[in-house]
Amino acid sequence: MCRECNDKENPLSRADYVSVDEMRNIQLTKLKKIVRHCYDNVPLTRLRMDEKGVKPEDIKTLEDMRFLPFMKKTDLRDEYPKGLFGVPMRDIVRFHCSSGTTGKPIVVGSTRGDLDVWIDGVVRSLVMDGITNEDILQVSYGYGLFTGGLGLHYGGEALGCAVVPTSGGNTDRQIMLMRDLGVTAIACTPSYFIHIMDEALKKGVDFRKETKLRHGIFGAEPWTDEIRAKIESVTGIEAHDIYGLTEVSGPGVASSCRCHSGLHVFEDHFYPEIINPDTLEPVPDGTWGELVFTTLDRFGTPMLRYRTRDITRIIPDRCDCGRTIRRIDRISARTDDMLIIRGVNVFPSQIEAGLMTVDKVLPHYHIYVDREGDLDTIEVKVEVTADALGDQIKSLELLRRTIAEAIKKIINISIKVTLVEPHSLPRSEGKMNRVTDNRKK
Ligand code: DLL
Repeated sequence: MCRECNDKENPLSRADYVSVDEMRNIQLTKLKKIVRHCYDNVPLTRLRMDEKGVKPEDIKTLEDMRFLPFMKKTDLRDEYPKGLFGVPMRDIVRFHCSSGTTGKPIVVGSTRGDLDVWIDGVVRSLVMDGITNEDILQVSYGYGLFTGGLGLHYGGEALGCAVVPTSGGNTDRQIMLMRDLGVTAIACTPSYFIHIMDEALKKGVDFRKETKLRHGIFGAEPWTDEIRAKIESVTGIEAHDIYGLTEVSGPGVASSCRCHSGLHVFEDHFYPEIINPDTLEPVPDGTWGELVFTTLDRFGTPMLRYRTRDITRIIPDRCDCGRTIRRIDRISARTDDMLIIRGVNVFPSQIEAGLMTVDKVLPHYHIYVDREGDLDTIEVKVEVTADALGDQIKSLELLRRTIAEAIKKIINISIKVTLVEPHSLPRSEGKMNRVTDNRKK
């Protein structure tokens, strides 16, 4: 067992190490209570359970969960803004929203207890990452209706860190404060960190010598192990993966530990299932499918079997860190990110993985999908180092072909690759959109 990441003695992590039997007992007790709460207080859930002929008292084991109806993002939209709330307004102490691609946002209301559950997940994530009350944590996720900023803020404070609430944007000031305050950990999207990293390098800042940064808490968007390796090699920090979603609370639903092998789910709060998105049947551990969560102890906007659209699997074996809570694999894609190109399913993360295997390629790219006649076309514009662009035309052509082949090896179709100058593609201070699908226009 890795001594560095074993926090068994830390009381904040106690629930991460309970026996599997104890965990299942905790979950079942909470499940029965939340199902009863939803049935009694959320009209849509009651209606759906009645339609399926299932009553709260029918839930006798965790396996009985499969009789419960699913919930989806469209339910939150249809019931906008407060139709799925499970408590009276006087018990709600915070709203958060998540914007969708279309129309109205979804609204989630939290009680005081719900916020405690959420922050418990964030604190346990930070502990897993090796963060302590000695750390100075710069929170560069956006503050506001998005859960990233306030989630990491309150989690960091609860752990006793000194929090620097920079929010996103004003990158020069982010770099200045990071240096001057001796920031040791930063929380932001991986794409924003890469932007900060680039800007700092442009100013000649050497992360290893001129900052005290040791940890990055990155999430809110898909990113690959290849990007993680790039960040770590350039800056010398340890890059951690934190996962979550507004509907279920926010960041801190699951987190990587220092073994960096998947993400542990705080399953005493958020019960995970993996289903086949076509048949809606649960799949065995180890099989990839859609992640579904039941919030076991959130009462403001309780979610039973919420379909996240995120694709992952439950990792069947126990983690080397000694934690007993289950792990999911890195979330590499969402079902709605899937591009169908000439009948082949392609995920942006697969293209990223191919790009990052090639030397002189920078972690900035954009994917354009189009249709010419009846044929789908796909083009990747990718930034490459300035010295690569200074090379002879022959070498550039070779680089272009190497990239196209690296991607083809993964997705099995040919794509057009265009090499562009450093800093020529748009940057993001929050979540990055890497795809323009002109077929949808
Ligand atoms: O992104 C919450 C969050 C904030 C997570 C900060 C981590 C850090 P939403 O805006 O509701 O909430 O978006 C949730 O983002 O369903 C995933 O598709 C994606 N996502 C979140 N974390 C990760 C991650 C926040 N670590 C949606 N890896 C989720 C991949 C992620 N995708």
